[in-house]
Amino acid sequence: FLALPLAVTTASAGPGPAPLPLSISSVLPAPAEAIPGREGFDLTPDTVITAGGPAVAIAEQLAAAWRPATGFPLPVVEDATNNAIKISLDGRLDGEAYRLGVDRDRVELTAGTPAGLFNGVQTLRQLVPAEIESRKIQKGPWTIPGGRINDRPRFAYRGAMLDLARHFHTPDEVKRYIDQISRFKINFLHLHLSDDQGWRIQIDSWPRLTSIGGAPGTGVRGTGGGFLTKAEYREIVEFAAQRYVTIVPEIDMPGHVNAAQVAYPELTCDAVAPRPRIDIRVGYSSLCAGKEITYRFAEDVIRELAAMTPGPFLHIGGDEAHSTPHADYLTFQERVLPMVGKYGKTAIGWQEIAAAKQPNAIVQYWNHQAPPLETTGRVIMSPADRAYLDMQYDLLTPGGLHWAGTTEVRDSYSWDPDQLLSRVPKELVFGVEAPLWSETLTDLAEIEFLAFPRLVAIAELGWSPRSTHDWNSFKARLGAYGPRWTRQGVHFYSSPQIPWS
Ligand code: TNX
Repeated sequence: FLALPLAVTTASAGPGPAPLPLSISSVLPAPAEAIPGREGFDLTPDTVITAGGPAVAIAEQLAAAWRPATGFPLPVVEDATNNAIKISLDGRLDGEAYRLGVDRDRVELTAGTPAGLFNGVQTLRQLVPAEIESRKIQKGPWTIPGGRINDRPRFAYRGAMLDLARHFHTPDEVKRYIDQISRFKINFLHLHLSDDQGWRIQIDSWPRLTSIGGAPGTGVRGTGGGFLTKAEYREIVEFAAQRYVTIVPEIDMPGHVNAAQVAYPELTCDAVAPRPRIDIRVGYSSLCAGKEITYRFAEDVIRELAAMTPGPFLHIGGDEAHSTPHADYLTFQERVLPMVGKYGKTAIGWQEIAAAKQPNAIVQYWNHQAPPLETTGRVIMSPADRAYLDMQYDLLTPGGLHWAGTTEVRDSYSWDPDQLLSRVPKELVFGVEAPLWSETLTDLAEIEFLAFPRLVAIAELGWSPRSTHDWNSFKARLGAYGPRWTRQGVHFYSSPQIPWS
């Protein structure tokens, strides 16, 4: 991996440090290998994009991204020799890997799968000047720096999580978030769809979950409310799929179920309806492990959720079940985890499920204050003091909580996902995820402020080989990305640790 050149351009005037010139390695997350070349490629009014078969859809995405600011037609055609961006599948590459070559006459992007091509397109989009993010025609020039990139992910799972339960977020907000995270090669979005305050996904066999649990006022402090219909959920799944993001739905059980119990009091042990809750305490609600209706409920929800989810994973929560007796917790999980397999999915659960027998389940590590995690299955790393996007940057920044401490950008970047847990062999680390809990978040601007830029640190830990890990390089590339977010209208936190240009 080559560090960024240290020279600064004279082209930019005005206040603040002059931006670093774009080079082939000015990419977030850092590519596995980036080798600068001599001459770059200029996008011009005559540039064409060539693609065939399944590559056409990806080529069209690239053209659509570049047309507004360049004003160039950028037609997607079958073949061309010069002044072309060639996008094609190559059976010698696999999975999410891609190769990119840029010289004076052409740009060549190859990958073994459309997902790999999509990743390459995200890289390419960062290699043209930030003005490309504008919706109106800009002057250019549109030079892509010369060189070669050979890139592949370190971990298969690179996730983000959005909590729709504490405050509901609309399908449009979720889509906008997906669009943003997919630029950094995040490939899973976990949606936290139920909690004590609200229930956010239509389940036909238990309709009061949403008519009561998703009613207006079912958010923290009584603000918000709402839920996703199955049609809206499917639309989100489809929107995400076009960006090679897979949705992982979560229904949290056996704790965090107050909203379900308000709607169906028979889901409590004494069948007495609890009061609706709009505060942010945790650990007081529990399904009743001794009642059969509990398992009918769990199975109905899992069956319907599996049927509307094409992705391979269902998350069944399992965290902070402080009011479930331990033996009941194990009984519950050992009956419910296999239901996920019965409907063709692999279960993911928060780290507490590691106490149960759960042969194929994936454990999501979150609480750095808990005893060392021991498990024989795969692990997703979300240490709260590093990866939780809802931790405040410092005690003065708005939004978020600080129960796991404050987390500046450098804290989110400075750890190694497969070295953190001494008792988990590194082969079992499936990837990383950056959860964003919504106790304090009502709108997209608040979401963006906490997510960006820290989500990019987690994305780089998930994608880039450890050999590229370098805070100085990361902060320079991040600083250069700021103008893109500004043009996109993303409300990011301009951390004082980063040299924003
Ligand atoms: C802990 S982390 C929780 C959530 C809260 C979050 C707030 C986890 C699995 N459970 O219920 O929203 O802290 O940071």
